[in-house]
Amino acid sequence: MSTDSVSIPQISREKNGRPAAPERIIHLGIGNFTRAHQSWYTEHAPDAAEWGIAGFTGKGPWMRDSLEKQGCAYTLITSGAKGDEFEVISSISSMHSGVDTAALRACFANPDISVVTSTITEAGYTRNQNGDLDVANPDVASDLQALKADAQADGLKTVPVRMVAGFLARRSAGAGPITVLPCDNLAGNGAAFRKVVEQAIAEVDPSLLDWTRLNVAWATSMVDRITPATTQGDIELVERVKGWHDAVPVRTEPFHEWVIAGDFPAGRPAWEEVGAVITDDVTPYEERKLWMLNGSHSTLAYCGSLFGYETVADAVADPTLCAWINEWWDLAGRYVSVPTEEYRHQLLERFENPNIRHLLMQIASDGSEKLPVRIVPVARKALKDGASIVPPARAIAAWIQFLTRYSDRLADVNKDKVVACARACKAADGSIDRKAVKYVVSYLDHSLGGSSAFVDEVVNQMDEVSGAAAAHLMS
Ligand code: CS2
Repeated sequence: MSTDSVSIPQISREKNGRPAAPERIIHLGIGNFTRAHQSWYTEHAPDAAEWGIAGFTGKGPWMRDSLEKQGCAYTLITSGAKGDEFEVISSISSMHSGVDTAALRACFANPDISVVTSTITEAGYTRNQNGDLDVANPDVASDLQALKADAQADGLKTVPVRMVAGFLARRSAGAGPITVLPCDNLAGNGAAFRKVVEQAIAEVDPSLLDWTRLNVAWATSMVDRITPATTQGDIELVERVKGWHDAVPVRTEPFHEWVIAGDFPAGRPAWEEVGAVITDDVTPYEERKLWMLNGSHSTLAYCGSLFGYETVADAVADPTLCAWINEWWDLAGRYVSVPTEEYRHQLLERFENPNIRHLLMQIASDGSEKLPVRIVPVARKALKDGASIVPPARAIAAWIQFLTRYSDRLADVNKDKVVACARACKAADGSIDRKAVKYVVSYLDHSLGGSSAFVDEVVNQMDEVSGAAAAHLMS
């Protein structure tokens, strides 16, 4: 907080925003991304006054506490290459802690609620390597047990089981149909979410499946807007320019995209009036975004960190790294069925945006969950049709080295496991242990681990990437 912030009034809904709209959407996982994306679309929709969001945090109560103090209104800073624009977003009507299952039940039981959206990250789906609900995950197991024993259990930790608690409450209340619309960076997020939630239902109360079949519509969406974590500089900028103190402003880029497929039997905001694309099939857009944007993001996050860079803009300005992501785009673009030429020019511009300080460390988190959806599908396609496997092997090689180099700062839901596996890849004398590399690759994807050509290329790229990084650091 800046030194004179005590004399600066706090942003508030009454003074700076608009009245809270009735709650008709539940959002699971309110973080910066949603506040720049879905909340922005809802704010700008022509029927915004009818659609309020009941927000639930991902984990702890921090975001709830911060937002509640300002009536859930906050400042969005849209930063283009030429400067910043400021606006107040008021579309979140209430905030709750993610673990407040009682509040979640009350929302699900409200017949006005028509849509449940989520940004819970890849890890929030609590899937095992087969894409099934990971019942061996201790949090999943204890949640299932708790809800089975007591339909009013509070403090549930995992989203699929929280959803079951919500549906049970909605069924009891006879509150009618509802659409689930995931907004996570996963291919087929609707089907993926449905699978784990239905598996959780089967464990807790299989009779609920009859109700969900009739009352729940599972939609799918592709979401895009680059949104870094808030910095102290953002807070001070808002104080200087707007004259109010906002503890949780969000900085984002001008670009935004939302492609949605699915039924909304109980309605939804007119998001398409403000640019959302409603379509029958999200797949081509999803693949373009996940492979081209997120795949190159992960490549930059691992390679760029090894080169000593901190942000996407700095990393992409490096000629070697820029050439590497162009190679990635050449390859990934072959497998995308919608145009990619203009898209990749745009991507480069977005990455170069000097007013977005997007930390590579932020993107590098949870690589064990991200690489299988961003890098592996392209690697498998390239292997199958004899195309170059260098770009995906490079990303995986850089990840392995990143895991050991940055184990102290790294955030990954599977950290202990993947760091131990990565450490085994390099012997004390610096030589690479091919067997250990094969194990790591198999951890990401069995079929890739079964390809000697691919494993050999990862081994080769471990040398190439560390050599290039060392040369760069010495220059
Ligand atoms: C990033 C994404 O952190 C990451 O993994 O690749 O958050 C990315 O910025 C968004 O998907 C952009 O829409």
